[in-house]
Amino acid sequence: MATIRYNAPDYYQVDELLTDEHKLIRGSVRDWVNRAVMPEIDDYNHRHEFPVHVVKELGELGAFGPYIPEKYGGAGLDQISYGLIMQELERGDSSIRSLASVQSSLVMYPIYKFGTEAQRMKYLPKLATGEMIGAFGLTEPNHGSDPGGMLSRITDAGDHYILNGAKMWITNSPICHVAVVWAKDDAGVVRGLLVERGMEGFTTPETHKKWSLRSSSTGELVFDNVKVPKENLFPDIKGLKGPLTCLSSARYGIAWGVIGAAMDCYDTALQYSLERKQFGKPLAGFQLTQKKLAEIITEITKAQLLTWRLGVLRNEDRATPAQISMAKRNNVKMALDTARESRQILGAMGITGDFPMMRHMMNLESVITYEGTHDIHLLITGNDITGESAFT
Ligand code: TGC
Ligand code: FAD
Repeated sequence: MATIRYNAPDYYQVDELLTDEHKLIRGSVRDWVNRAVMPEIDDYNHRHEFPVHVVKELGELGAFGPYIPEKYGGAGLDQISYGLIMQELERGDSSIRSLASVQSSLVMYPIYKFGTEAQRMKYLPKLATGEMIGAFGLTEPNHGSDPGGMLSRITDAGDHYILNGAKMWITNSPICHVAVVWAKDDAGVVRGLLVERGMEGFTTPETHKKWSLRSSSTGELVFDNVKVPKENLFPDIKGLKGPLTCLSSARYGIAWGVIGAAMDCYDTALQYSLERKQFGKPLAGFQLTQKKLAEIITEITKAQLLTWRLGVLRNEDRATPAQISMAKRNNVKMALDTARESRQILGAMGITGDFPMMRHMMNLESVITYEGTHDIHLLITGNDITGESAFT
């Protein structure tokens, strides 16, 4: 196996803002990514295949629900630890971070926050170890950016609900054991419920031919008169606030995660530019290469500071959804631009799977779309600063 020579960029000594525990956690995830992800992730992408074995290993690493209390199988860590874990995983591949994001923020978090004690005890410990995989169903074929228009319905049928509808573009759907599903009740109010694989009428067809997140398993959730026991409903959370609260947690993780992809691209391009010679000197010696690298490291540094501050606010439970939107939007665009610019520094070599840029670039096209598109997050900021909604 080739030696991995990763020098994580830290131009403003942001590491000094981290505790020893933060650095220890980051180091163990980084080692795992070097060992378990880096050597084979390009092949999995080429094969359009989900690396099943990472699930248990991520569970052992504590990457599922790291901020969920230990009582429920989580690690009880703070939000900055969560961010650093996402950053290391996405340096490996956005698919691996996606798996962990969905499991942590979109499945374990709502069960912890909105679930009954019985639901928590039943699902959280198994989700934490990876014995169970979860999915989150909000998006529908005709309602993506506007989830409030969803058509999925639960009908009260005495001791159970009948669920009908379909969710599309769902990470982990083909491999999930349980799905957190959002649907409207008889009164037209959005409710959340837990749907288990094996329930009659519940199917999870896979989505094929993706050019992005090819190592992530994506599919639909189809509900055809599915009988869901009443105890599977989240009892108290009503309205879009439920799913959007989960999205705030996942978007926060993405804001950190994508910096990892950008750091990987930057470090690769810097090393390459120092070694590759043209016109008798290293590419790094040309002003136009330096412009690219200098701009990239500036943007990475700004993103690192933005997320660190957001992490502090989140630890104090003070981060607003709009602040999280700003960081998600800024950092994903930064990472996508970084992948494109750093790919250019490698010339033709940059388009091969021997280097990570094209893979990150293709992955980031999904990341800039899911969890709220780039433009939706801009409108959230616009709404926040003006008080005027431009959505409708
Ligand atoms: P709006 O009226 O603004 O809000 C409804 C209620 O929700 C509250 N709220 C939030 N709460 C917590 N966190 C947030 N981020 C929140 N945003 C809004 C809000 O205060 C209100 O509460 P209340 O008590 O007054 O009822 O709702 P709207 O219908 O106008 O929609 C606003 C909009 C467009 C911003 C929202 O719908 C949106 O964010 N759309 C984008 C959809 C989206 O992000 N979908 C993601 C699907 S999941 C996914 O992509 C997973 S990918 C995972 C992976 O693989 O990593
Ligand atoms: P649309 O909402 O149709 O938007 C299309 C375009 O129109 C976008 O550019 C958008 O910005 C723009 N637009 C829409 N409304 C406005 C407006 N008011 N003003 C200006 N422009 C607007 N969803 C889940 O629920 N769970 C998952 O696990 C999940 N995983 C995903 C995994 C992948 C790989 C992908 C690609 C998507 C996933 N999604 C998931 C779905 C994702 O959240 C949606 O794709 C996203 O919210 C956008 O919805 P849409 O694709 O329907 O686009």
